[in-house]
Amino acid sequence: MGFFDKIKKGLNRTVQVLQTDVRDLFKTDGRLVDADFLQDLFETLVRTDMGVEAAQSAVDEIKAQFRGRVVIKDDILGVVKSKLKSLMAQEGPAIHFAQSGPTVVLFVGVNGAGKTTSIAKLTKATTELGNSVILGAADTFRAAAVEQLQIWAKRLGVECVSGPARSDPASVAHKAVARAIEEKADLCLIDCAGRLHTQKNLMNELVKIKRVVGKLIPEAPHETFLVLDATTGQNGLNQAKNFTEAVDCTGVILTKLDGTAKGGVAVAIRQQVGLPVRYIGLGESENDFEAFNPDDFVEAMFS
Ligand SMILES: Nc1nc2c(ncn2[C@@H]2O[C@H](COP(=O)(O)OP(=O)(O)O)[C@@H](O)[C@H]2O)c(=O)[nH]1
Ligand SMILES: [Mg+2]
Repeated sequence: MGFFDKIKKGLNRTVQVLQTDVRDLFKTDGRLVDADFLQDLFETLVRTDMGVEAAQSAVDEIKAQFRGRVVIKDDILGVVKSKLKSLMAQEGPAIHFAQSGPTVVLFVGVNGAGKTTSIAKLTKATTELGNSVILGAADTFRAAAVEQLQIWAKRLGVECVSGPARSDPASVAHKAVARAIEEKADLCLIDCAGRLHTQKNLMNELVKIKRVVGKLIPEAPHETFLVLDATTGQNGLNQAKNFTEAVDCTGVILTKLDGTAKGGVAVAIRQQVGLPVRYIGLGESENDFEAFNPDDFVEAMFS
């Protein structure tokens, strides 16, 4: 399956709902762009969870270009898509690799967001491209969490560094990065325990992990990915805002897009949290993962 088809399939629930809603907007051959139409279009867009601001700016653009004219679906979708693409435009590669030595990536977020699964997916994607990867099991809070990462490591054929039960997460992170340096690995992916931004001690623990890995490699961590569950909607967005205020994140991994009809949340993240979406999760298998590209994403949504 091609790249675009994979996104489209993963976004199936969003695509289905949007298709029906857009079809309803254009029940007749053409439709007059009046207040009624603009309101209907706004509601259709908002239902995807893209956020009121993004929906409004797309509607404003339609109003400016087409008010009082009779339009067909393609006129409208063309303008909406290009507006959303420009709102989501982002710089840089999915991962900023270190100039030399291992690139260290931390995975943070609340429990169950998909951190460990995303690490497995990114391991699969990057080892396929020839990178060597070492995992760090710094979610030492639950024995099952360490085990889950170890199982993935075994399946994917990479090394997983762990510590004794309930050991200091920062010491495990340190050990993993030291091992990555020793092995001349390209990537060191560190799994952190789930936490809420309100848990001060756990947020401080993340700051400590960052400081400790920075002692081994001054630029590390090179990326701190905030893993967000797309099915949590506005609640997830609020969490993300609070999280980024407590600890610097460099990008978002948006998981479980396959489980929601509200895939527009990717637009809202960019708009409301300000972080670029770097990868998307489209299912539970290690292959259901893609680097995020706003243009393809918007095209898939409205396909
Ligand atoms: N459908 C779907 N499920 C996912 C995705 N990513 C993770 N999951 C599931 O979400 C659950 C929690 O994932 P996990 O990686 O353990 O979350 P963590 O607590 O953040 O490490 C697991 O059952 C995963 O299989 C995704 O993109 N799509
Ligand atoms: Mg986990």
